[in-house]
Amino acid sequence: MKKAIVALSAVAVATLTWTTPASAAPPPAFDCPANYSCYWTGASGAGSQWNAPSCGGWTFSGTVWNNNLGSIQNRGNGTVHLYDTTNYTGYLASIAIGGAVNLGSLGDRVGSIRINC
Ligand SMILES: [Ca+2]
Repeated sequence: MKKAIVALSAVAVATLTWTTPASAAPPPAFDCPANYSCYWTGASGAGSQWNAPSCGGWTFSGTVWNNNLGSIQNRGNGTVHLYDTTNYTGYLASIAIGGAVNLGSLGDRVGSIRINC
């Protein structure tokens, strides 16, 4: 009788081991509200987030995002253009409406953006 109880316990432990990965925290994901373009210091929507409040030019001068962008999601109403300087010169790349990108080393250069709506 005692042997049977030990065997049941072993089964219960094995079941717990299988279910643990499903309850782990999900990885970071792009989570930008509709009608905004969003900018993160980390990859895939992780880290400090800034949501551009409207179209036009925005400089990252003096902020944590200057030369420190990890990812962008464009759910706004215009194409986002990235610039090397904090004054809209040194064009780097563009992100179309609907795009979500990890910038990699390019993000270490971005100092300003222009959203053309
Ligand atoms: Ca730069």
